[in-house]
Amino acid sequence: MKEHATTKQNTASATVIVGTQFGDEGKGKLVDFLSSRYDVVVRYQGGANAGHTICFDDKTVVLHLIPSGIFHEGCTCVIGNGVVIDPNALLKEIRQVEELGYDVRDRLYISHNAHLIMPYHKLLDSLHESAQNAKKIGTTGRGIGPSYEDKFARRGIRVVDLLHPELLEEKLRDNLEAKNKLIRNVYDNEGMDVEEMVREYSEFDAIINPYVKNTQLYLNRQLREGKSILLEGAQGCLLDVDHGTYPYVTSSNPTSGGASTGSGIAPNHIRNVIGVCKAYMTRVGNGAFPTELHDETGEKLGKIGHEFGATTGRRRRCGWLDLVALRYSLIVNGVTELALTKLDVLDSFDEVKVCTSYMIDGREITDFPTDDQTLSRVTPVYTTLAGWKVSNAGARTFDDMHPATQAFVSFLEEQLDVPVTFISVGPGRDETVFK
Ligand code: 2SA
Ligand code: GDP
Ligand code: MG
Repeated sequence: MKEHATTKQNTASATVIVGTQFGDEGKGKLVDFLSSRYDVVVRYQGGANAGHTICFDDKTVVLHLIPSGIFHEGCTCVIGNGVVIDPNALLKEIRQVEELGYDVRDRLYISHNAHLIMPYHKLLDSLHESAQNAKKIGTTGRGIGPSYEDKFARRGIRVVDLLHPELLEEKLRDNLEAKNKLIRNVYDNEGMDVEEMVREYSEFDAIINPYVKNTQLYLNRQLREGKSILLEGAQGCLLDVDHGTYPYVTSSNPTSGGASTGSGIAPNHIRNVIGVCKAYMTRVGNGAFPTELHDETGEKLGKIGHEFGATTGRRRRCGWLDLVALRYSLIVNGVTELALTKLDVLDSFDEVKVCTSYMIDGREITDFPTDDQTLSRVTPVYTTLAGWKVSNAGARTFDDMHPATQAFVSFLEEQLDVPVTFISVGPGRDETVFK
């Protein structure tokens, strides 16, 4: 067996799991699956916009903030400094995990440097989107963009502020005064009540305190003690604020570089980057999507793949796998191995298409344009592969798979020059093939 991060626990090093597409590649399933081999699992960016689905013991659980290692008792979970935390969403999720019989005390930590999502962030997110008409981003409405705006404008409220009620109150009053001006003057909305918010947020001190840690130091000390760490990305490379299809992106860095800034783990500790790739493409929200299918094939992918947002329930747009986008994503993330997911969704197709280049203005291109203006004008060039028309659900090794399925996987490895080490053939933990 090859020594990849999916097959071997790498001590004293960190492995990053990144979405290589527009998110929802099945990162939750992979992180849950691998967590039994790691000591610590860390979320490093995004917030409760993420929906990471885990299926085990006939249960389906969607996590938004808590790392997907939480259902492995030996695993410590950390919400890193790069995450934006809605305290109400976090407490609701802690309750949900506890109701399933899992204790989170002393195995869930949140960074004191993480920024908070406040009620005015969520209001501003929805007011801004409503005012956009045709230029809507299609956000999840969870307040992500406005919270990161405040972080980078150096006026954000952080987890640590919850532990200092007087400072919290001062920051809250200052922030809300400014936000209410904006909310009232620009959006003609009545604004929010500061007294109620001060009361609500001053109560988080005692509840949140046991979970708060200097996670940057904690994680680095864990590495020094020889512990292995899995860093769990949310969303995907093409939604990255720097490397994605700007402006139709989220406001954080899901790419592997973000794992370092969002956790405090230095880049030289990161040995492996596992890119998670769905066997076709989906996108939820607006923005260019070259291989999107507006026909019955697209409908069929969505229906078989149950492609609905795990946070908002929105219908996901569907299309064929795009290797132009994927090659770019593998480079930007430094992907060392690929996890191919939802391969079973293609089981009933007579043929399967894969986009290998784009045409634009009569020219063929293989470099992914990240600007929406160019990307929305490209036409995909496809290679058609034979379908396999059987289920590989029972396969547990690559040799168990149908030859046409093997040919599809080998084609991807050849085209992308990266090994596929993990193949998912169903949502359950055991519906997994190692290669
Ligand atoms: P935001 O809310 O500011 O981060 O939205 C900006 C864009 O990022 C997209 N985005 C996502 N895309 C895929 N999956 C996400 N998580 C949920 C899921 C989405 C859902 O797991 O299904 O339930 O709708 C996610 N989060 C953010 C978003 O659609 C915008 O295009
Ligand atoms: P994430 O955001 O990357 O964690 O992905 P989501 O949870 O948003 O969406 C992935 C969906 O596909 C979830 O409903 C998973 O349960 C499901 N899923 C994951 N892997 C597979 C697979 O191999 N086959 C099928 N059919 N479903 C899968
Ligand atoms: Mg998701």
